[in-house]
Amino acid sequence: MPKDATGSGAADFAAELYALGRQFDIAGRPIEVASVTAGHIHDTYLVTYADSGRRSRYIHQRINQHVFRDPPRLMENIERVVRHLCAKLQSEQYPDISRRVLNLVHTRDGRPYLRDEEGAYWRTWLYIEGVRSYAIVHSPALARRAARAFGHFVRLLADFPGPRLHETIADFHNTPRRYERLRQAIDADACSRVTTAQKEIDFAGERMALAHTFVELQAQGALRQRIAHNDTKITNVLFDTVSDEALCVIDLDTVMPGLLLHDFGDLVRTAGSASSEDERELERVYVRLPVFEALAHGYLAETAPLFNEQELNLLPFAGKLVSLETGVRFLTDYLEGDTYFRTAHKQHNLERARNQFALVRSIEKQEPALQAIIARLCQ
Ligand code: GN1
Ligand code: MG
Repeated sequence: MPKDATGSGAADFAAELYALGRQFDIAGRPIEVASVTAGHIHDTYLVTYADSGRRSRYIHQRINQHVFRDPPRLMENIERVVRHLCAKLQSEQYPDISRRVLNLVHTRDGRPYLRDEEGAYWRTWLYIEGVRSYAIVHSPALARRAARAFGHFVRLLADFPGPRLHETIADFHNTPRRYERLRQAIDADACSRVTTAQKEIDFAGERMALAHTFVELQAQGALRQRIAHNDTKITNVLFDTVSDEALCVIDLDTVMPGLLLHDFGDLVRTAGSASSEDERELERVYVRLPVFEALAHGYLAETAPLFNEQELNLLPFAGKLVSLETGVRFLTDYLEGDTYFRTAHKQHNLERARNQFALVRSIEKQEPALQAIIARLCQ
């Protein structure tokens, strides 16, 4: 299967993708394909199907096996999660459930994924029409709705029945492990990039002690593990284009046991920031207090009973820790030669690391104010 939907092989690619698409339970014939480049991990294509004059769109996705080593287990998780969410939304009598939860399309022989002749795993989603996402949150009201949607998502999963979901990526939010990996990348210096990244390496090194905070508190039993989304970046919630309601949480690959603090922290990192992850003008990269307040307000509206007092006090710190961890991951990938995150140019991961570290700095400067917001909200 060619790897690209653009350039000279585009026609061949479309033909092969269409052949693959026909093996899924979709009515009609494929007529158009577009590449979707929003995520950093999988290869994603939007395909339009025509069925006697009626058009419908589907997402075909090639699962990144370098990142997700065991796609069948990943898909087993996703099927269970989606089924649970649907049942809960039905019991809460929501309208339009097919726009509020991702619809996984099975193959014609009833499986949740397909394996192509090269061993790649493909899955298919029904595309939700009339939605959009935001890379930058432009108002506290939007932030509140987004955070509430992520909060609602984990509230619905709070009574998820056993057996335990598989860990789709080991040690995903284990910050000390992320630091170990950075150390190895520095020592190996496989791409001779350490010199150009020295300032960022120093920045991360000065904050290494923070990395242990959640791991240690968790070991002491102070933080409660729950089913978390684990990748709550703001682009992972879809808004209705007309009402701007936060309708559907997407990207279910890392839904597994974890900490809600990481989910909230990732929201602060992405929705709290005044700029996108790719912003290079670092004076534009900072956390906005009114947006932070809206995030906490929206998130806690759904999840307050799931937090203990110590966890609530750690909400500002969570934003700092997840920004630091994400910066460390970008930096590591830069040093290792950009093998994990999709990049557009050579410096991309280094720039992203700088952006994340600017956020860390901004949170450090505002920590008392952020703490005061949480104290006020929890009164
Ligand atoms: C990746 O899949 P995507 O693009 O939503 C990554 C997240 C990072 C994020 C940074 C499985 O998210 O952990 O926070 O990039 N996902 C995985 O933008 O590693
Ligand atoms: Mg993801």
